[in-house]
Amino acid sequence: SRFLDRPATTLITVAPTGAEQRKDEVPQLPTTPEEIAAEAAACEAVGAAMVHIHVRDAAHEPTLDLPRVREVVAAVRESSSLVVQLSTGGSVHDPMPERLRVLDAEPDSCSLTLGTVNFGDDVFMNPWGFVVELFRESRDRGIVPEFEVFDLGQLTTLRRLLDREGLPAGGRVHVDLVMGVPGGMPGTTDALVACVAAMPEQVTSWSATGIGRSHLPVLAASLSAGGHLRVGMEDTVVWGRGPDGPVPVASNADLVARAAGVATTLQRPPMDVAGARELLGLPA
Ligand code: KMH
Ligand code: ZN
Repeated sequence: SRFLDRPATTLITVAPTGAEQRKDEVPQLPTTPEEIAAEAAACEAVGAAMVHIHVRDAAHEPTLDLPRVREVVAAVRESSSLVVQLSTGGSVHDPMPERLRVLDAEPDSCSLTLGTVNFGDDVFMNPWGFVVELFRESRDRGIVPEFEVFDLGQLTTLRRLLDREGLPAGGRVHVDLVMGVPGGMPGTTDALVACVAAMPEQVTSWSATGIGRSHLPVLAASLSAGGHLRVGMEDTVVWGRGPDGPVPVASNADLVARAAGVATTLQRPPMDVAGARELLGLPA
């Protein structure tokens, strides 16, 4: 069974910032280059091996401004040895040409979403032409894509993409299931199992993240089914239920540490950065 040959270790990716949470509502959200770099280092210390980065401007708003993106990449490379993945999703308001241009900041990896999806009241645009262009641009530059899947049919798009274009940079195919977005697939074990069954043969590894309240159920399901993990304040700012109501997440490192603890309990301790680089087909 594809569920029984579970990897011996767990790649933990941290997504510390995202484009949706507001600094004035969540002051502990890392938004400045210094804060993101410090959070990256703290997360590496407790088990993360990759960081999925969204950049904010001086007013803490999402930006794809290239000098700012380069500044954050440099700061994270200085503070940590994490695999650096830049978001090409940006925010729902970002134009596609600017989303492509973040590749100029030379990350190790980039996110690549496989289809358009409703995103709360907004639309996250990823038409086929953009998917192909981003795939080719990343391959030409040796940047390893992480294929983001928000809904089951996007795995069919991945199959079509790989059948037509061949393998991405690095020669591996790593998928991340983003579950529980209002407009995408639900963050349930059923949906996760359906995705695992629908993965194209070329897929070599996959992770999952549950948005909001699906965070913990998806974490448990992914570990159980042989998947890796993404955690972070991009996806969850609520730690859990407390006696007096929801408890806020205090830091990304807390989320990584909890994920690492569960993974270790399930005999799949965190993968180190060298392991992550090998998994993704990045040079040692
Ligand atoms: N902020 C979302 C609209 C990605 O990073 O590639 C898109 C997103 C996916 O977060
Ligand atoms: Zn993102």
